Amino acid sequence: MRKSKLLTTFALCLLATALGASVALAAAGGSGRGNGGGRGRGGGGAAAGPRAAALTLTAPATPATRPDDEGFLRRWVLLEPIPAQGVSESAFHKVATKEYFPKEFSTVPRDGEKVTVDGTELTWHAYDSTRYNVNLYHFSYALSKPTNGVFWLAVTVINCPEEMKNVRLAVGSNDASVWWVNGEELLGLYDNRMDTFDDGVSKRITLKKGPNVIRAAICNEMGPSDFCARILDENDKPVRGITLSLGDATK
Ligand SMILES: [Ca+2]
Repeated sequence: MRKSKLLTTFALCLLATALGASVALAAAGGSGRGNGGGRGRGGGGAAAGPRAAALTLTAPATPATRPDDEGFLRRWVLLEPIPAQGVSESAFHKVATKEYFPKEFSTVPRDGEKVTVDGTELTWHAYDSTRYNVNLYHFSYALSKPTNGVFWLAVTVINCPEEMKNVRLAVGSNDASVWWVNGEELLGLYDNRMDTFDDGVSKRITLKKGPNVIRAAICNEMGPSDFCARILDENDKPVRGITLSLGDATK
């Protein structure tokens, strides 16, 4: 039952993503002609001018939220894209594990915080996704940022009421992704792939009582890009008895 519902949701998301891409192509084509041709086709390049807000992302309206009914973590702070070529393990693991700015792997960014990467100022944005997954194509497109040949950093904080043993991080991503929990690298997905829930599942870990930080780096070769994540308990059931509140880990 849950699985079929999820598959239906997944199919709808694919459809919505495809429709979003069509809209993007139409919009980019229109502005391209107006500007003398060719720029920003397919959302792959940065296009000028204001755009509508991301279709599936909203600013968090409450200090804390919970996983959805299937356990998916929908609140994340996302960094604007960094150029990156290659989604194979040999190419992307090196990119994902490099430090691009001070304390990248040890602090929880705040909404609106800025960092400088290779001379370019990038901003962190806190969002709740209206879907079980987080659509990075929507995120970048709404900001007139590139969507192809880039990677994004994503961070969230889950607060556990008690220590949780033998849980696992379960993720999916389009395309490649690398994942950390409390600073430990746990798993990676590589190559050009679809975002399928529980595509990658970590070893069993212990989440401590209080805040636990989940980090991800997600790379898109081209076209749609998104990711999803949830915590599975020792019986492989989604964990829902936790809250997400960005920033608590820094207290
Ligand atoms: Ca893709």
